[in-house]
Amino acid sequence: MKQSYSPHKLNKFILLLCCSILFINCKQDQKSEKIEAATTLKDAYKNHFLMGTAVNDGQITGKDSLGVQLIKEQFNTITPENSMKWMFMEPQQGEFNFEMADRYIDFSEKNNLVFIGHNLVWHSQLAPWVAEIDSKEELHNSLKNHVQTIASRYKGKIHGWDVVNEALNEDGTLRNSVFLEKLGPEYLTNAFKWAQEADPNVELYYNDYNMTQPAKRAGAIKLVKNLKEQGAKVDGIGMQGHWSLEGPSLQEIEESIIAYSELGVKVMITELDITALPNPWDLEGAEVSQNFEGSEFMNPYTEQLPDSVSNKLAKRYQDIFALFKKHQDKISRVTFWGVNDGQTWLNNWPIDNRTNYPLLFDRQFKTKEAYHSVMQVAKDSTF
Ligand code: 9MR
Repeated sequence: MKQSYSPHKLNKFILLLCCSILFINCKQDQKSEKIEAATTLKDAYKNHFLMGTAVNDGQITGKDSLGVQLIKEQFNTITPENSMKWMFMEPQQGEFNFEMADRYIDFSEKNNLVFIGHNLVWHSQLAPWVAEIDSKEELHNSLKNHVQTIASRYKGKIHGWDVVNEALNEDGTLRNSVFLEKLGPEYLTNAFKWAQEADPNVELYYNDYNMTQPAKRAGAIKLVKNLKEQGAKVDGIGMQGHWSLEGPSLQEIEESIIAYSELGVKVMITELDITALPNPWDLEGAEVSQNFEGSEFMNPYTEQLPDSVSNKLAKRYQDIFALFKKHQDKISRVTFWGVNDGQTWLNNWPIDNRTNYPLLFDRQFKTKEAYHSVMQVAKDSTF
């Protein structure tokens, strides 16, 4: 039978159509309002990756109340900047000091922050007694005890551990630490296995700097493959982002994210900060033993960062976050190394007492131009 359209039916159809269009528009408005309304880093990036910061004792004890306020508002994951390193956790052989570490964990629980343990095994900030051990067996047992005691104490409270930190040289070979020298490369597999035994569900990471440089990247890939072949569980790779305005290139960063993710592990950008000061030696990374004489020329922005450099920093952050957003399926977390410019380790490395500007919040805890460019990337669908 031929269908006829009565004016009544047509009106009803038009009415329905208008309602649907209104409904869709209204939904879209709500959506964009929601995106617009994201006023913090953690909200802006909540569908992409965790947003974190390193925290220090002043924040955990509440002395730095403005810092605490920013941590709670802006971030959903924290990493202790120093207090869980070997020299603080086990200052004397077999004598552990859990007081501060416990407070860090309490702080994260109270404020619903994902906690990243940093770190179990590192050649630096090591208690002096470790280097004095002569016997291989004693060092093996001490390392095992250190890893297991700490990992089991915080079992279920820590989301992921930087199990091994900075075990590679720049050419990708294994760094000649006290552990490598006396225990051989097995110390690496053992550390991961001991951590897993102590806390089977915690994520386990390898964390290092200059992970974008081809030789070191190849070394890290080889290391993680070896660890896995030897039966260790490795859940993620931490690429420390101690970067500068010039380097590493976006291409190097991107190639590295892809290469690490192809190992079947999560990629994390850890320790992110971008130095804004002159770096005539082209130093990259975070080799803390590097230290140089200061001069006025090397510390040019003692009062404030000039607009031209602030713009460069904001653009660099924008480019880098656009890349992170592009690879959000591979990246599980981005953690800044400190809350504000007044607190960054980069005021003292590689030259003491400089005024650096590597983070998103200034010395008055105010958002910087770089903060707004990072937020813009999250909001803007063209990135
Ligand atoms: O930020 C940390 C700084 O306060 C310490 O003095 C320094 C000592 O080695 O360690 C800094 O953090 C390092 C991190 O633990 C591992 N990667 C390099 C970081 C910057 O040196």
